[in-house]
Amino acid sequence: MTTQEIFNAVLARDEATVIAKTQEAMDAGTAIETILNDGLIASMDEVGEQFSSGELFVPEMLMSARTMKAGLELLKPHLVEGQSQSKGTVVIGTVKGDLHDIGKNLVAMMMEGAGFEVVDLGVDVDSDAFVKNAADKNADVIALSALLTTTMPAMETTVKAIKEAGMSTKAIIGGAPVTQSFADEIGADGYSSDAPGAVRLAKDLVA
Ligand code: B1M
Repeated sequence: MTTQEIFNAVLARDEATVIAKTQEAMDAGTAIETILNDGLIASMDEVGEQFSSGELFVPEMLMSARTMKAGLELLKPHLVEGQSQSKGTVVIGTVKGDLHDIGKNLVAMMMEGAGFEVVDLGVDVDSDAFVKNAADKNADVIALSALLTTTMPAMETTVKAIKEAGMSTKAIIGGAPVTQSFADEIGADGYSSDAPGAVRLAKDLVA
């Protein structure tokens, strides 16, 4: 039950155990998706639940996130391997006001793994920076991430700025509070609930 041990170690903010157990699971041949979904991502959902119920506070949530990232780093080579020919360029970032980057990083890794060139603008990115970087890099896709209901309007501002700049670059959105109907409402070119889906979406849009 190594994935359960990874889950428990993230909750315990025990980075050494997360690294050891993630490596152990990989060595034992556990599927990367299983380690990722049942161990690392599931633990973050539990952290969120415990934060909501007042059992955890921001510093603990941050430490668990750091611990989870240490496990993610070990998986990264497996998520980004392969593909020598570029499928296109994706500019990605977490929108203005939002500092959550784990999901965005996962999307970036998987895009890279699928053969896209990825320009990661980081967190708290304003609409001008998305537009400028996408124009400079002649990007095919702009991928926006938001984890807060309060930063979802920044997605609308950014999608609007992309359209107003007359760019052909496709804008896709995702993140825990985001939905397909919100994407439709703000005129985004696509929505995905997870990283593999974001890759499929980008592939379809550049095809
Ligand atoms: Co924050 N936080 N947080 N937090 N945090 C949430 C999001 C929250 C749901 C927790 C809760 O209350 N249950 C809540 C938001 C409530 C809401 O708005 N509805 C919340 C809050 C309130 C806050 C603060 C306001 C707390 C405070 O200060 N009082 C604060 C805000 C800071 C800010 O951004 N301005 C804050 C701070 C933080 C930390 C810094 C401590 C830390 C982030 C560390 C970091 O990212 N470096 C943190 C964390 C860790 C979380 C939770 C626990 C975990 C998020 C995470 O990394 N999940 C989170 C609870 C939760 O989500 N269950 C929570 C794992 C990650 C893999 O999933 O990012 O959803 P996710 O990505 C998924 C999909 O969404 C999708 O793909 C990924 C999976 O394959 N996806 C995309 C993501 N981006 C995409 C883009 C795409 C496509 C798909 O493009 C096309």
